[in-house]
Amino acid sequence: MRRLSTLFLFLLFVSIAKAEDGSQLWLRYQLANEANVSGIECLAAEELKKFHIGKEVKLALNANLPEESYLISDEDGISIQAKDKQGLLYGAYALLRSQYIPSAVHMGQIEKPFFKLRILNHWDNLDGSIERGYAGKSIFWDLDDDQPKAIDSRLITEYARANASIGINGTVLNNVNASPRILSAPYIQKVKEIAAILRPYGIKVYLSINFASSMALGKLKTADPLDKRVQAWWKAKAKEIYSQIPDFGGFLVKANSEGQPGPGDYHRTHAEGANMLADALKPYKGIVMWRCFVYGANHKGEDRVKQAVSEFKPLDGQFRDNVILQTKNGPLDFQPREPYSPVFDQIKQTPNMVELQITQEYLGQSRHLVYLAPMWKEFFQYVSPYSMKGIAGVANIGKDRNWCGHHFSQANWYAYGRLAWNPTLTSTEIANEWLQLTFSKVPGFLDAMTKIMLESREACVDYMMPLGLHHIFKFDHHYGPEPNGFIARYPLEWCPVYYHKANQDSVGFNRSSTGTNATSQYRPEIGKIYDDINTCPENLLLWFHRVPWNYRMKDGSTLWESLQYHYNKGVTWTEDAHNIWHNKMRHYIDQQRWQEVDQRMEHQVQNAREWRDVCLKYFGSFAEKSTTTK
Ligand code: GCW
Repeated sequence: MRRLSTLFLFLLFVSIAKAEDGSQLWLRYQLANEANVSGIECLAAEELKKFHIGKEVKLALNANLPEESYLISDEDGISIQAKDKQGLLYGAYALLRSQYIPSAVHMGQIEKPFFKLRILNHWDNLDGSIERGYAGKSIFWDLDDDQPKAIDSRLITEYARANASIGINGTVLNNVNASPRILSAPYIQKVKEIAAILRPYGIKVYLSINFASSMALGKLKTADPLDKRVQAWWKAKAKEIYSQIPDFGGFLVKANSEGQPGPGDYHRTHAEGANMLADALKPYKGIVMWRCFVYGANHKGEDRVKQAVSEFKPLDGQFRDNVILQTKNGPLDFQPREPYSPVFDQIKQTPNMVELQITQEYLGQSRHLVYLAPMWKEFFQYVSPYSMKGIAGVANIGKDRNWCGHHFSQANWYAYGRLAWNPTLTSTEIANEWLQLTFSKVPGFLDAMTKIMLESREACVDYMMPLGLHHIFKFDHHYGPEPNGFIARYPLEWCPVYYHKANQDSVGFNRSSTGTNATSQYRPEIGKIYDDINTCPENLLLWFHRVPWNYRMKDGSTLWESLQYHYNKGVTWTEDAHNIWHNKMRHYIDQQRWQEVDQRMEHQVQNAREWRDVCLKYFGSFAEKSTTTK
């Protein structure tokens, strides 16, 4: 008996201690012994043969089902039906998930993706670096050279599989700050090879383009969208692309934004620019995703958060039907908390899609455990997913062994895919699924870590920029705090002091009707709430209002006391979360991942303290002197 239990403990230890490096993501299925799968020969069948344990599975096509959907039933064995092979594949992954999480399959119900376009945006440069990437080099590109390096097909296949397992069906392979070279023949050849790997997984490729490509590549003297030679150049380029990649998805465009060329260089509108590209892609059913992230060009001097509406609202209705406007969830730039972008209220005739940022540019990068689903769900509370054609997520994927740098950052990739499939899933459901698939089902682990994940985004807001503070990040790399950052030679809109304007009396940006009136860009029922300091949610107070240091918050504390409370609360949270991980989670999971997460959480604690100390010192230097706090 004694020997047996020792053996049991030994085996348990060995299984827990088995090193895992995170490379398998949420797909850590044990190999099955040639599972019994019949029907259509396809990738779904291959996956099931490898990993499905249990009853026979039959795969069948059913023309009556909607595209990309699947129907799983369990009557004399399990069957998966779908209109197409892509649907069968999605069904297969759901079935595999259900081996761990029985509720992952609803027998007898048709499951269909919510958004038609579920796209990842890679900000990968052709030299292999990744803008705002924190997990190593690009999995697609290497040296920016006339002749691109051979692609790593094994890695790209794994990438395709991971994406298909959560329903992602499109990917933009290069940075929106795009090199014209991506459209040169050797690169198109590479894109073709990548597309061939992704195709069986139901993933289309798209490219970011540089608006001035006709000059850089085509040797024309102009990129004016109304110039016939420019139009002809793009038409020929589209033809060339589609002759190589018949199911190519289309273009993503950043134009006249942060130094990128665009139609504005020729006094043409964004609509004229987008339509020129749309016309070139139209014969092949390609689309243009045109970004609304513009500021500092036509509306210089205007409150930056207002500029997208000022620019695009007058153009609403002027775009071709294969153009979609792609807008970041918030009106500024992927801050840990922003109100939603009013573009979604104002653009009514042109299709919209939202751009979320999976890579944690302003949320601790791959050093902090911050689970982003609650932030995205917050956005959907204000902007209905029904009003959108698609969803894009700026990827956090690189060549790091665990893909995302931080093991917990994988959860954000996963959550993005799951929400793109079904935005009504809750943050808790997704966290729970992901934890079970990626780490452990044991309740002691699952409950503690679900709680930590759910609280993590609010904690990050607390230790970085509570109560509506924003953009107080260190210049350029956006990692640490720099509330005093004001470097006059940079555009005003990049300087933290522009966004909080702290002085001895007060702090905050007056965007109400007595200030820049940004509140007027919202639909009236929401604008009214934001406009009035008494009804504005306190978590956005300093975003919309300029507030005296002795202002009484709803709980009776002064603004300055409240700010201190939030910064401290955020730091305490990181300390508690780290203690839990360090002292209690170790025995539930493998040593390698435990240790790697542990180190990062320790770092998160230090960085949170730095945020608190720097910010409270800086804001305190005004508040403590303020006559209004006395
Ligand atoms: O705020 C900025 C980021 C840039 C990014 C830009 C954008 C790709 O700091 O790195 O450039 O947003 O979204 O275009």
